[in-house]
Amino acid sequence: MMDRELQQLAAAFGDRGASFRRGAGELIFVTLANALGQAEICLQGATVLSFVPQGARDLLWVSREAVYAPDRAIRGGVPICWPWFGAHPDDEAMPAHGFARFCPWTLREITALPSGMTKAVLYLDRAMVPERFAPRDFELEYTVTVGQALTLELSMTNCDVKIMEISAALHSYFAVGDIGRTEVVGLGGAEFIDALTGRIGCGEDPVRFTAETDRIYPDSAAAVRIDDRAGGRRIELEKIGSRSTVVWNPWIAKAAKLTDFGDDEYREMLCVETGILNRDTRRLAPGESWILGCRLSTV
Ligand code: TA6
Repeated sequence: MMDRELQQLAAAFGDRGASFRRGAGELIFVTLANALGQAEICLQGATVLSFVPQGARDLLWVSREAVYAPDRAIRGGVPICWPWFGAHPDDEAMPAHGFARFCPWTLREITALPSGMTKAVLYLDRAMVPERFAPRDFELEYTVTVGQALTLELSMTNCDVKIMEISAALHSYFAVGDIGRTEVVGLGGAEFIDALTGRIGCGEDPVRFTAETDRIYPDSAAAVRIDDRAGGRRIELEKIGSRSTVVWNPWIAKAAKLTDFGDDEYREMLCVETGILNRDTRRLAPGESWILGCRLSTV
């Protein structure tokens, strides 16, 4: 028996290749399915948790230890870090990576496109965010387009009367066969900041992984490719409205410290994140909008 909220969603959108379920943590999950691919989105945080192109394996990774609960970010998929990336610039009491990734978003639209792809639009604004996070007056519209590729576009609008400085990222967790046989191509020659040491380095091509890796590349607009050699595939990540990229693998010690992350799971995942951060942070004037996005595909 579907509960009332699910019934309303099914009545409004059910005939467009979308299905709805109440799952872990009593959260609502939306599945978008068509002949080209399938994706699952949790309304909490508008977190895309899965993307499976037709005939391929899931590009995204979610921890077996992920916690599904109100006010908690889900460990995996594509959490939305907004309106700040990392620690809050002024208030250490604020949650890391902002509040968008654990607030309940609403589903505004689902459209079955003539191309055979499916488009979903999700929405968050100040009225939907607990006051304790001191949200400014904003609107977020997140468009998820599912086909043979997955396109994510986060449109952010400053509805306030003052300039809004925003850092953000689509914090994509990718599934790989073995991090020790995974390489990232496309960041060669780009300066990076090592978030672990503060050291500035020059990106090498390919990036290989032999220890905890946490790098911000503040001037890297080009597409990036993940060569998942153990998994026998390549994942392409094209950037939209973004000149900065984050590459992160927690490795052994950090994985063991994270309560929602299996000790051995570092071997099967890699974050390559599309951001507007560091030198790429955006200053939005009142009424101004910006779209941060990415297009994920596998070859
Ligand atoms: O992806 C880069 C990063 O900022 C890392 O420093 C690490 O903290 C990661 O995000 C995960 O952050 P979270 O708050 O989700 O545990």
